[in-house]
Amino acid sequence: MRTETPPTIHLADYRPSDHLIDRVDLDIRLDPHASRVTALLALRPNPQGKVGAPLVLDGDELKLVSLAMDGEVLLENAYTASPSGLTIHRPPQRPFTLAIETEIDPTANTKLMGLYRSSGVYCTQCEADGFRRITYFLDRPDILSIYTTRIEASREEAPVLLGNGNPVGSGDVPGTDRHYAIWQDPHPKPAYLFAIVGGRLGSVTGRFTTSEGREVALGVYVEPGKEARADYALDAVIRSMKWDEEGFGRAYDLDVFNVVAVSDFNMGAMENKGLNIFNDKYVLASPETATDADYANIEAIIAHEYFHNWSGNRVTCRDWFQLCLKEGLTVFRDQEFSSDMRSRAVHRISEVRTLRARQFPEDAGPLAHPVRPKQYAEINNFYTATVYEKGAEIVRMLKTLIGEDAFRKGMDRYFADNDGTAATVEDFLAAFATETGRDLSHFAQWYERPGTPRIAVTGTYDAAAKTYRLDFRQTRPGAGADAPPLVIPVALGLVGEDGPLAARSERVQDGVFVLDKAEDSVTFESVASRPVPSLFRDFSAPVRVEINQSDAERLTLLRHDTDAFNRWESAQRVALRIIIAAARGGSETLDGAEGFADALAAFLDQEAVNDPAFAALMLALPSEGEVASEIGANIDPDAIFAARRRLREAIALRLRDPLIVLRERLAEPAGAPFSPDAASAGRRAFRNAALDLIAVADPDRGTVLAREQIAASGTMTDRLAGLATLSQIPGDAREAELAAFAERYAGEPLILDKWLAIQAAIPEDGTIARIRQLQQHPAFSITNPNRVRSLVGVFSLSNPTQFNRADGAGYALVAETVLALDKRNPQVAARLLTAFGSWRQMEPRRRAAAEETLRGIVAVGGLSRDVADIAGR
Ligand code: 0A1
Ligand code: ZN
Repeated sequence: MRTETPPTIHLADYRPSDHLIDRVDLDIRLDPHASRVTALLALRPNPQGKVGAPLVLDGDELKLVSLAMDGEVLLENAYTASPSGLTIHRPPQRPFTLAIETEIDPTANTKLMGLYRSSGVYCTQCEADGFRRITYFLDRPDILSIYTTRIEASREEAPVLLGNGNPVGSGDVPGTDRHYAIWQDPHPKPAYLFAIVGGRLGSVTGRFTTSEGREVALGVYVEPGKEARADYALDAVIRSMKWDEEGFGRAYDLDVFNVVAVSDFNMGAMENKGLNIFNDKYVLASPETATDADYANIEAIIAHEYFHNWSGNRVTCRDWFQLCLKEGLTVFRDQEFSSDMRSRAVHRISEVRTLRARQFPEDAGPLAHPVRPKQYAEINNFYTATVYEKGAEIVRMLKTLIGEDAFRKGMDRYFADNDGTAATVEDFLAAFATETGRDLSHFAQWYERPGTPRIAVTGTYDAAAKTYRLDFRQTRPGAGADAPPLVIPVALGLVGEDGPLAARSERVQDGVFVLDKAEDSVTFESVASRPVPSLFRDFSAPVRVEINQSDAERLTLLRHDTDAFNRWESAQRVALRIIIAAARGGSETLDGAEGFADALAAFLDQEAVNDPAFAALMLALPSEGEVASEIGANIDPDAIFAARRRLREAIALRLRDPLIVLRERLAEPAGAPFSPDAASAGRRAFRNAALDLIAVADPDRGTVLAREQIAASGTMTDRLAGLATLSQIPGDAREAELAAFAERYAGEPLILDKWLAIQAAIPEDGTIARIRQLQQHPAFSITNPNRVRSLVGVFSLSNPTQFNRADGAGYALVAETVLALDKRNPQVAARLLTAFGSWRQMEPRRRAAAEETLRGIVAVGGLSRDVADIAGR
């Protein structure tokens, strides 16, 4: 039984390092089992550190081969070395060098941190603390150094050798079958941005001339033979470079920019300086193999990693508590990019759905933490929806509060003032405070406290005075009475029976009221008739709104609001109300379903053809997870599932005929070339949402249509949508199509991931047995993170009735996988375990089953710090 709890690191304990490393010269000789790394470090005491302090370098599973200071071999009593660290007891009080030689086995590295091999390709992952698995180092983000890297490998095994920065030399190693390449990065960087790649790779290349006149050579490297699937990623790189120049004035700063796709990767991708390394699912795409969602994800993640070149790399983080400084800001930037490339309203809705599906539950459970955490046991467990997604919402609110021009000026100042340094959230806010002359210390509270704020709103109309008053009250679950209120931008307007109302209030500027007290109110003058308020337009703050609004009022917003987000939101609210009432009541009736379905029919009639992407979102009911998160306590996933299904049936029966017509009308003309653009993708999204509902109304017809679509369609989006629709209809047709799909794509792991995911999400009792069988299928492998996430991850996150089975079998399945994986790859195991984050909100029987499972995990000996941390919390 494990006894020790992992040590906790506190933000309040931050101290500058006692030593600095100005230059790092690396010589890396790649070998499958015994790679040799010589690191020549140019060190000096930090004027801000403690005089005479020992030099304590981090290490992780390292083997020291040799050690020399200023060219002399160090005496053994001058240092202590272990796999997890190297201490020089009395380092010189002047600049000096250390030459450290280590040996590592990249093939045995199953954690995929540090130097490892993915399908034979050598690659590295150093964020957050992987560099210490390559050499002993001050592995913290406030140590910025200039790196030169020589990489040597067998020419046969690794004809391509890539590093950070610019290539400055290459050649053969005389008398051997080996060759080398030298890369020099002129920009100081923390160790977490270091990377190399060596392997047999194909590539597509391009060029970009920056606004500053720099000629940049671009390369996207992939498994040989898959080059044609790299074109879209290359195009996204070029669009990202241009957009960052136009939108943020940020030009690229090296002569080369490379992207490499690898098939074994713990996360989405990594922004290493000049050498972004990607999970291949976010690079590879072709019309035959990729869905519209794949194209959108590739575009967004290429942009995200590229944008880090300024928000993260040129200006980096002082410590890992500041992670949101680069991540929240960069997510905001990639969201803006995608909104400019696609439909802004549709994109905003998908951002909010992600936030509600992932961040709101996180913020309401035991894994809740502030956007800037105050403590951690394992930093790799803090790459969370809160840091990324809520972090992005804070930047968005800042922009809403100060306005577009001031925001851009503040960003320019932030980059100028902090370029080449490791910054803090305070530095970020200071740039905007200086630029606008505003005090942002109150706004800074958003970074400090966990929990989703609740805003209670009441509206009062005075018919005689023609005024309308809105009273706001903010509370934060779990926050003490002394917690200061937050600064909350409320974008709002009024809507009447026949359309938007022009209404004035001195508290509202540019459509925004700023709520910065616990309670406050706004009064509108000259309001001719009782209005319906449209609140938090475009989701202007990450809060939950509590307002007593009737279905009829909400449907008025659906019809007439000028804000697309709130049109969608009001329909979602009506659906949520109906589902929750039905889940609670357990009744057979669905009060209000008819009126809702009629409103949707009228909406489709007017808008489906003009904006099919938006119409597709209108047809998607809130997920079971969103309903659960809205209910908040004593959750019975079966009751939610049944209620939601009944509403879907009611809507499907009402809309079936118009959907059949619209589905045909929006079909691509036969022989039209494939395009992944937003307009074509929107038409496909609508047609597939329609197919799904038609199948709910009439499973036989749905089966025929889905099979036709699988057979005839030229796009992966449509084939998979057909399969997904069929997956909800038990029977031989489903099993036959699933089997045929697996056979057709036997050599395509990324496509079979989707096949695994579809089956993992089937809301039926047989799914656990199916998953256990699939774990034995050649398409599955516990060693590959994408496979694990597609099967077990999707099961835990997207199959609420089966994961939360009352008999605990779903919890047991996930726990088994977590434990099996923990020995190989603790990071991925810990992420899988976060699916238990909402266990306390379950009804008593499931809560007990989940608790028992979690206690069982905690009781296992030798858990990784990653898994112990999550299970413990
Ligand atoms: N900075 C990356 C995320 C990332 C974090 C840790 C990793 O280690 C396995 C990998 C990637 C991003 O925001 O894209
Ligand atoms: Zn990032």
